[in-house]
Amino acid sequence: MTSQLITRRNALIGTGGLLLAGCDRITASPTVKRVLTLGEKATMSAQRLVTDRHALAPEFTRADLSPVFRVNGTRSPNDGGYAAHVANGFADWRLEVGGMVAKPSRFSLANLRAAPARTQITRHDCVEGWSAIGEWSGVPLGLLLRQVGLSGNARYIVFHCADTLEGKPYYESIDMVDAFHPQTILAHSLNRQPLSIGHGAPLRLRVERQLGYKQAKYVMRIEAVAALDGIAGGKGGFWEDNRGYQWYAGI
Ligand SMILES: Nc1nc2c(c(=O)[nH]1)N[C@H]1C(S)=C(S)[C@@H](COP(=O)(O)O)O[C@H]1N2
Ligand SMILES: [Mo]
Repeated sequence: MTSQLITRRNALIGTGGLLLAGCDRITASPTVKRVLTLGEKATMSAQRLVTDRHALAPEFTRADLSPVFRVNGTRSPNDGGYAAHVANGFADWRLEVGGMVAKPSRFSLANLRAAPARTQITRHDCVEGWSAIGEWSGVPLGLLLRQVGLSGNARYIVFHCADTLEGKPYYESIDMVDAFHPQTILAHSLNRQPLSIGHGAPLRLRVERQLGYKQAKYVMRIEAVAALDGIAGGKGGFWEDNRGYQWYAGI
């Protein structure tokens, strides 16, 4: 059974309301509460840490769009039936959402496209020394997590991708502050066109406060977990496991 994500038609509240609800959930999390309490007591730095994590990444205008948005890393996955999905236009593709959620769900691309979308023009910064400005549209991750009933004990969201590098599955993970950040979206469009294969069709993560390698392309499955040590090399992502990259790649 394919679940129906809230659509524009059946939405009771607009994106603003849902995003606000997302913020409430962050403030309710035990970790954030603890840090906020610390901040109240004494440490300006703890307070600043929380404030900074919630701040928005700069947004740009259409005049700033890069004429070419480079493709980096995997250009077209060879794995896991991806070619078959391309061949039929992702009609049978489903985003699986599971782990620590009340309602494990599968969403079609049509449903994700019909859901309330956020559009943002942001700069992507790759550690290899290039940047590009693009206009991304997609479903706020917080909205989707609220819909599937994320457990209060979940601490990380893991993104499992279709591709492998060096024979290892590409994956990434973020914490709940980023998961519910208003600019964290599951993007289905770049520059008002459906995502190309090079840029991660049919769905990729945009987590705008972090570097390029966190922007998982070809997202097939999302998993809510309490800890990262049980997954692959245990450090929360392909580059973290295999190259010693920082898990939190804040910009
Ligand atoms: N699944 C997957 N996601 C990925 C990668 C990859 O190889 N596979 N490369 C990462 C890196 S290092 C960068 S800079 C960006 C590149 O995104 P782009 O190809 O849309 O420019 O995707 C990131 N996400
Ligand atoms: Mo990158």
